This record gives sequence, structure tokens and C-alpha cells, in this order.
Amino acid sequence: MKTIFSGIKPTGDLHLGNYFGALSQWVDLQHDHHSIFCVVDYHAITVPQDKKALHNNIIAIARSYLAAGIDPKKSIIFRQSDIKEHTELAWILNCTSARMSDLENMTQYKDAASKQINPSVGLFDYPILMAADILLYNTDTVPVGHDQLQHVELARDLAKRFNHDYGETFKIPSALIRSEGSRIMGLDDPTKKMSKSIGENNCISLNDSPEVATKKIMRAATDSDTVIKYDPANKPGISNLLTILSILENKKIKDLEKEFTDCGYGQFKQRIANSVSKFLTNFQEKAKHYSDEQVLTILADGQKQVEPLAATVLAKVRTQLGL
Ligand code: AQP
Repeated sequence: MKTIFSGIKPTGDLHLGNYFGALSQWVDLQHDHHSIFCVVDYHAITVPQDKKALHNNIIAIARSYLAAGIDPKKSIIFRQSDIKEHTELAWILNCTSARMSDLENMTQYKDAASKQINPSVGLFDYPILMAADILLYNTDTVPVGHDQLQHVELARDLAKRFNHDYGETFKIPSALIRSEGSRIMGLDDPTKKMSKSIGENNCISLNDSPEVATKKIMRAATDSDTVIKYDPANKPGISNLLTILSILENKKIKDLEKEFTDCGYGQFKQRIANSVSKFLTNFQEKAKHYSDEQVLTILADGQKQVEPLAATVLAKVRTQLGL
């Protein structure tokens, strides 16, 4: 059985982009894969975090995995900082296979660093830690949104370089990106991807009430035209809303365009608001079933399951290096 590995940073409430780009894929793949899903808390601290909020976010993200349909009987859910091998392997890759030029070329770093006055070394080095996360579990496939493609490609390159220089050690992973929903755009600025940390009108959080989500959708940036047509270059707002509706209602964009031929933007947005509200109500209902204690027990159980896997790969790496 092939292994999939993926994770999400506990930097705030998950949004529809995280759900469509990552989580919903994980749920489908878990049935026929050895599935490992991580709450990547060491990635969260690459930018400043409030101590209490971080602790709560770790539990909230794991709860979202469960509410989305990750089944702890089929999949492993654990917290990155519980497994010391992640940072240990990241250091080893820093020294052996990674090059400054690899990281200087990362678009996400440039974007994230531009928002910080004096960015941390960790923010720069983040993709190496992500490579370690992936390589520690002999991962075949990494289901992610489009923004993470460059990072998964770096993990592949590092694995190949290490294998070349020190002998066959790592499995070479590849990214799995959904054809639709891998890049959901911000509601207030549909030229940039939806993100947890941009601001509340940018994203629909999975914890938004239907009323709040409806307000955000009704205010979403569109254009001065009146036609409901998929054209990301000229109509990014409408195209993004069409993508969201098509995934939620499992309908083809072409069919939705036909259905809304004679409708105004207001009516179109109202329909999206209704579909999103239904989705959120259902998701939040499921999330209520998991207490903090239950979530922490599932994370502790996950830790026990991945500990030997990570230790085996790291031991092999150390042997190859003569450590
Ligand atoms: N807008 C998006 N559309 C589709 N997929 C997305 N993902 C993120 N945004 C979108 C995917 O969600 C997974 C988890 O991402 P993450 O939280 O670990 O990091 P991120 O990509 O930096 O997500 P955010 O929301 O933008 O977080 P902040 O604002 O804290 O940086 C990944 O698979 C990602 O591709």
C-alpha cells in the first residue's frame, strides 16, 4: 500500500481553501493508502505566535481533520513537535543536501518574508523542515494545494541528492494536486490565494457561522460586468466563486454558467452563500463530537504509531553519514 503524508500549520482557523486543496483529498485517499496526517506546529512558529492561541489552534486543527472525515482507525493523526526526528532530519538536510540557492528561490518565502520586519531564519528554512516531514515516513505521495508544489519538488530534489551522495536512503515522493480547488482565491482579493492569516474578509473559515459566511460572500470582490462566466484572467472573482460552487454542489462549471445565464451577481452569490452555509453547518456539527481530551488522546496515539517509523528512517540516515 502506498504511503501519503501531509500536514497543515496551526496558524488559525482552517478555511475553504485548506479544505478543498488539502483536507478533502486526504479524506478520499485514506481508504486505499497508508495515511499519515500531521499538525505541523513547528512550521507555525516560523512567525510569531501567541502561546495560548497556538495551543488551542493545535487542538482545533486536529479536530478539523476529524470533522472533515479523517478516520483515526484508518489514518494516523499526530503533532509534529511530538516527534524529535523532524527537526533532527531537517538539520541533517540543511547541512548535507540543501543549498542557500534552493531556499532563495522559494516564492512562498519571498511572499511571507515581505510581511515581516525582520523574518526569522526558520521562515527561510521552512521548506527543509517540510522535506524532513515528508521523507521521514517513506512517503510516496503528498496531497497538497498548488502553493505547496514548489516545496514538495524541493523534497524530491533533496532526497535524490542525498541518495546520490550517501547511498540509497529516501523514497522519492511526489505531489498530488487536485484538478479543481487546488488554488482557492481570497474573497476580498481574488488575485491572491485564500490564506488564514491575511484578514477575516479574505477567507471563509470552517468555523464561520452561516450568517458571517453569507456576509463575506455577498461582499466578495467581483467586477463591473454582469456575466457569470469562468475567465480567471479577466474575471478572477466570479471564476473563484464558480469554482467554489462547482465543488460544493459537485457540478461542472460549464453547467453552472448555463444555469446562471440570466441571473445577476446578487442571485448568484446568494446561491453560493446557501451552499456554503449548508456545508459549514454540517462540518461544525461533526466538529462538536470531539472534546479536547478526545483530540489529545488521538494525537498521543498517533505519536506512538509514527515514533518507530521516524526512528527507523533517521537511524538509516545516521548510518549513511557515519554518525
Ligand atoms: N487557497 C488555497 N487553496 C487551496 N489549497 C490551499 N492550501 C492553503 N491555502 C489554499 C493548502 O492547505 C494546506 C495547508 O496549508 P498550511 O496552512 O500548512 O499552509 P499555507 O499554504 O501557508 O496555508 P495558509 O492558509 O495560507 O496559511 P497561512 O496564512 O498561515 O500562511 C496545504 O496543502 C496548502 O497547499
